Amino acid sequence: MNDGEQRSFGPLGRVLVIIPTYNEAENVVPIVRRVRAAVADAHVLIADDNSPDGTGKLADDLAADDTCVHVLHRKGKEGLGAAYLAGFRWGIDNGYDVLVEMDADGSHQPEELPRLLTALKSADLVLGSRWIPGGRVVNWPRSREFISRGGSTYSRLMLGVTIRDVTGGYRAFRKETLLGLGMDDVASAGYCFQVDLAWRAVKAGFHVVEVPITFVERERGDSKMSRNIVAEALLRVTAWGISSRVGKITGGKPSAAADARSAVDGTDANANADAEADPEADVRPHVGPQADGGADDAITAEAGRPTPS
Ligand SMILES: Nc1nc2c(ncn2[C@@H]2O[C@H](COP(=O)(O)OP(=O)(O)O)[C@@H](O)[C@H]2O)c(=O)[nH]1
Ligand SMILES: [Mg+2]
Repeated sequence: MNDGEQRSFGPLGRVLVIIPTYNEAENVVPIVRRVRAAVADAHVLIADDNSPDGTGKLADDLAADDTCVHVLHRKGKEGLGAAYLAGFRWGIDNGYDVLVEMDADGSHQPEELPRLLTALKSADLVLGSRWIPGGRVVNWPRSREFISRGGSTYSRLMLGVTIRDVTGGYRAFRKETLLGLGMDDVASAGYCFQVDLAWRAVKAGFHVVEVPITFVERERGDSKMSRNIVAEALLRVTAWGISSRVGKITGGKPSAAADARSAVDGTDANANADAEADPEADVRPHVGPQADGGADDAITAEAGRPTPS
């Protein structure tokens, strides 16, 4: 069941904004201050991979001054995906109900977080989106825009999802959504981590909503984007796309994630997974305005046939 309009969603509860950092000494203090100012109730977890530039120490200073700021020190650079998975586990173990992904470099504006959280009141997962009406990027070189748009389009077509911005990293998850995704076998390290989680959410029948954001390119510090990260994403997305098509042809078993979601909330997520395997089944991709008042610019994205780019 992935039709959000027919579901009732529980209250949001406690919010944790997870900010992964690697060499973000110039950015960590301003971003945490902006989050705390934008959403006073939200707590922050900085997941630092032992940054050589001392980001971890600055994070400790922030935590010493503010009991709503926490730091997860990790032993070394293991990629964005691993840092988020550790942050999600920490957040769930410490009683948070909503887990937000946000970059440290100011690309994801904390001032837009209230809109994401409003949309999450009637969704399982909210994706900040650059590529739906109202979304945009500021100060991005054409080469980056090309990689990002191309990556989203390729992933959408390969995986058969309607999400417009499937590589974006400004997201709000309900705890139950993460628990239903099968986090334990997520291996993606770099940016395909984002594609991986979004695809798992759609396959598992969760109600996924895109909300437009303005993505602002970093002004300080260096991007960790590399050729390896792009290559990992390309290879993995291609492999997932092929194996899901082979699964459909051979009538493969519904995904483990779908089973997991059924186990979490008792809904029949496999109804959707079955429909994916049956091209005649009447599960149509739904892309349209979301009925929710506070996020009337949101777009829902469900599993189904790919839309033309
Ligand atoms: N903990 C941790 N954070 C990382 C790692 N790689 C990137 N990040 C953080 O992830 C966020 C996005 O990375 P960024 O370099 O801005 O990527 P870009 O926006 O695609 O250029 C930033 O907050 C980075 O500091 C990593 O290996 N470990
Ligand atoms: Mg960045």
